[in-house]
Amino acid sequence: MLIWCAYCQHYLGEKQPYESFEMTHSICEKCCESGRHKDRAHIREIQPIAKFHADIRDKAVQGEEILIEQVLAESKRLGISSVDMAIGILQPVLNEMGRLYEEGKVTVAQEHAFTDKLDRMISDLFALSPAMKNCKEKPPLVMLTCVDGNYHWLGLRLLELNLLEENIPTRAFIPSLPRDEIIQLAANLRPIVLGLSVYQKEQCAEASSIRAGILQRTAGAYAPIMAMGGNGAKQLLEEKGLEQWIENEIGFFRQSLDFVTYMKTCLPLMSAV
Ligand code: B12
Ligand SMILES: [Zn+2]
Repeated sequence: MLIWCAYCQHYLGEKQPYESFEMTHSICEKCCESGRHKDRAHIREIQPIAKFHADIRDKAVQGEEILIEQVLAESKRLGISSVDMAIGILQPVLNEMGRLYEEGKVTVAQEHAFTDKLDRMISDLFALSPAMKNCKEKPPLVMLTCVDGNYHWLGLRLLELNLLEENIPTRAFIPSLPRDEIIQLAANLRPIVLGLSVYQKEQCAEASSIRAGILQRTAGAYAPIMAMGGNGAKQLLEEKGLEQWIENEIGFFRQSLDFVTYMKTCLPLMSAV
């Protein structure tokens, strides 16, 4: 299920059951701290957002034309931020399309057309703000890429934008890089965290292997903290019955928001080392 704050209309992430793309409401930390929840007059129903989400989904499923400008104008009117629009509305529609495709309810062509539309919408949503552009040009604290042969890079794009918006210098290399180039680039850029996107569970093994490759290349002088995400990481976490799993400098994350929270909490500590 998708959780939104009913007070400020901010996307708060997913919760079980993940197969459901229904919306439910909660309250975010900021609204809680400000005591807004004590005054029920501040509650704004999330129904308009749920309807907006359902309309996009229905159009995608029925193969109807989705007009990017119209969708973006409506999201602005509803007061939805760019990041929330991308990960709270567009990401679930894409995932649902994937599920419907598996069930034979939408065609490959429809799924591809929506993926393409989404890619363009993300670019329009994030026509880089000067602050984000400035942040992207700084030496990266986070380097992101997909493991060799993984062409599921939309998620990584969303994650990069999410991190840049939080003012965390990030550089994503998409669609993917060969293993040796990942090692070489990381050894040169020396980010605190190297994030890899994997679409198969078996690809999770790349985390320790690439980390070992970097250690070897830098003669033991440097190795990043590894972060793993994407469908392969989700599969691993599901098997373990965990929401996230961090052990021996390698973390596995379900959603971009979990990783952003991790970075915001740990970055001051990591930078001090
Ligand atoms: C869209 C899609 C595609 C698109 C990808 C477009 C693109 N450029 O990204 C295309 C059409 C190219 C594609 C191709 C294939 N796909 Co596909 N695809 C999907 C689909 C429907 C959605 C994935 C997606 O983009 N979700 C939305 C994004 C935003 O979510 P996300 O990727 O999970 O990313 C979020 C988080 O995971 C996280 N995250 C992602 N990366 C990282 C990294 C780090 C470090 C961190 C911290 C977090 C993080 O942040 C993101 C934002 O919140 C899924 C099904 C599904 N419902 O998941 C199948 C799916 C992933 N695909 C699958 C398959 C099998 C394929 C193909 C082999 C199909 C084929 N027969 O050709 C090819 C493989 C291509 C390849 N070699 O990579 C399978 C994988 C199953 C498996 N374990 O093998 C899935 C699960 C569908 C299925 N059930 O069969 N696919
Ligand atoms: Zn709120």
